[in-house]
Amino acid sequence: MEISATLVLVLLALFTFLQNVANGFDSWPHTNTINPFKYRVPENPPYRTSYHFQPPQNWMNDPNGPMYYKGVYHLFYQHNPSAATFGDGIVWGHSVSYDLINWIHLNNAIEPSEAYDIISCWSGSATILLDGKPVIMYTGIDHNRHQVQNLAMPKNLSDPFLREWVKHTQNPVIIPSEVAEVDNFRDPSTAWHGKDGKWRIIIGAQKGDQGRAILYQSEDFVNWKLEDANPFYATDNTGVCECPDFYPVSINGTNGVDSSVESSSVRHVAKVGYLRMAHDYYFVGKYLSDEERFIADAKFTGTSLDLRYDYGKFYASKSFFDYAKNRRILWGWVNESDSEKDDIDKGWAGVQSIPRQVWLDNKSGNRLVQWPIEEVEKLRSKNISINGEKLGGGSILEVSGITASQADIEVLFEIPELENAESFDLSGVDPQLLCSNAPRSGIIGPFGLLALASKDLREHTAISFRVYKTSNKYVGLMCSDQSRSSLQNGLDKTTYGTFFDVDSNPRTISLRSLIDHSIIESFGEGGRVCMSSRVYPKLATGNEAHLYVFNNGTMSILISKLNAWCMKEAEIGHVKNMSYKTC
Ligand code: DQQ
Repeated sequence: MEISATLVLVLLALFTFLQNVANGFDSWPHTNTINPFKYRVPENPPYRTSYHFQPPQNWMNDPNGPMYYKGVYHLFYQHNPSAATFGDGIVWGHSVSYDLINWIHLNNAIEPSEAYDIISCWSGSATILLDGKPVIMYTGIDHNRHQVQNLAMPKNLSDPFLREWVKHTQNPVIIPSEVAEVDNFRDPSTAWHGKDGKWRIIIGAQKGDQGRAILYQSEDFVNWKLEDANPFYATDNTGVCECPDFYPVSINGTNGVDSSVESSSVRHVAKVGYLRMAHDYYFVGKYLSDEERFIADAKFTGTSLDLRYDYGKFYASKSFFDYAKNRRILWGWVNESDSEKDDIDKGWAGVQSIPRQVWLDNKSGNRLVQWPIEEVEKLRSKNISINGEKLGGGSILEVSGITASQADIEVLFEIPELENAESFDLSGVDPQLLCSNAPRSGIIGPFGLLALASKDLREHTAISFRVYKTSNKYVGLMCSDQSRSSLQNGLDKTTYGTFFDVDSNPRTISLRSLIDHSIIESFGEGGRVCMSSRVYPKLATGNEAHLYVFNNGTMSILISKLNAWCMKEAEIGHVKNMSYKTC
């Protein structure tokens, strides 16, 4: 009798378990955690990333409201829960992490539900208020398709994951005024708190063809006043300005500071995204809080002289101050380079960059340095090193022994004969075009890495450097050439490029590349020049991917130091890509 009762209980438990498997465990106690098995992408193509953030499936674009709150990092993101393409019905996806690398997917934090956000819930930011409570301001696309700003607060502050968010009863708290077009008024920034006790935010906008960042002030975060000194930042002939960001950076060291810090030991950074160019530009300058003005060191020119976070794909970025580790962290959306049909077939689109620590380059004082957060190094596994190896003109060397489709590589090149660099007048030259059009062989360079390369080299992405001599200095050209990245047609294979100054002492150039199946994030010169690309090789996938160091210049260079690591897969709540062997 007792035995059969136990048997019934066991069978019941087994039945419940099997039912839960079928239902995706939605009835388990932690009901707000998305079960990745339920969202299995039918066929896991080789382009799904292994340590970059992606939702379980469907469309993702901008990172939203990143923050650290009581031991937990939060990432919200623009997400279409019902398709691998953009459309109406965009929600705020939500995931949490203890280390910014391994993530737990939660239910959507904010979804269209009210007249003021019924079409979509677009981008915005989180702010930690003076009493320590977080608040989100986001853009709602209302029933008239006007863009209005709304607030959302955590429902239960004792929930460590802040799973549920409630919308403020006074929404919308800001509606478009004469300073912005009703359908181009969006993406409120994180707020900063002025010495006068008022909160300030900027909102991206367009008026005529002018891209604007509009400043608002509030004493209580609910009632907002349009500042007289507007626009806070404006550029002509750019179209709409999206996802503006504004934050201080220390003039010394790599530590970050809270968004509200104003002192003689900080400078300020204004970042704007222009939809027309699909690039994020940043400006370092001086914030005159009394006059509510930002004086940028340089004006936007629309040329290659403008400073960008990344010279490849990286858009709608957002930074936050991580007070746990005193650093400022930057996230950016890295979109696909394949077609909409490819995305529908894959069942997903969009990845987030590896979070980057960002600080002011203390050497120049006028540009930023970005570097993958240190936590990513926890994924480093098997290591291959090359030290002090000469790479003669026209030579190539395989870095073998690691999974080259999932790797982290750091290399320091030494240029013994820097003075032999070819003289070149670079004025007015577009580096991106130069990367595509310069002869395949130069004097110093191109040298660098061939990533995601097939054995026969028919497929490869070249991340390379050349060095030129101008009248008064040495100038480097960093390129990421996707033109041979895949045998597949119909992909965006644009080549990216930018110039940077080369030191003659020491005469070295460094490169770090994070390779993750369909994304290559490259950091030149210790993170002073960054370039991200999306590629979809046909041959160079999984264990068939190779990694090479090459030198196509006529002068020899030296691999002073090279370290390559196979990267373990991060726990990002999605099904592991087991079609290849990892480290
Ligand atoms: N993406 C959001 C907008 C933002 C744009 C919509 C930038 O709020 O301006 O998904 O990529």
